[in-house]
Amino acid sequence: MATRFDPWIAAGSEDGDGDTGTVLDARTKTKKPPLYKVLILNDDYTPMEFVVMVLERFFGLTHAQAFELMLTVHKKGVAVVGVFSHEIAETKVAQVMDFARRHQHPLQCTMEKE
Ligand code: TYC
Repeated sequence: MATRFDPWIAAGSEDGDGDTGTVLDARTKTKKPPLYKVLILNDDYTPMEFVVMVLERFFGLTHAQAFELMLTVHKKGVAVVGVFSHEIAETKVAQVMDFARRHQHPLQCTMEKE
């Protein structure tokens, strides 16, 4: 049961209610692209301000949002910092890992299928 307009459902994908939309749509073979969570991991050495800067710079968070999310990672060990297509997620991970490496911080960033 779709509660809002979703072009993927409209184009004929199965949304859990057992049908695939209109007869015409049922012939189209569209698939939802898989999404990937990008995660940041805690460590004992990366400065908090550096993590905040990473979250602002690469994930478009405000300073307040970045600070709060950094604290979540610091306390819980890991947090999802965004959900993206495979290509965008890979780019984000590479950007963060490269930025951390260039600053000689052990910050780790990974991705996993949602
Ligand atoms: N735990 C780090 C410290 O106390 C801060 C930190 C937060 C590091 C989040 C990594 O993903 C991280 N300096």
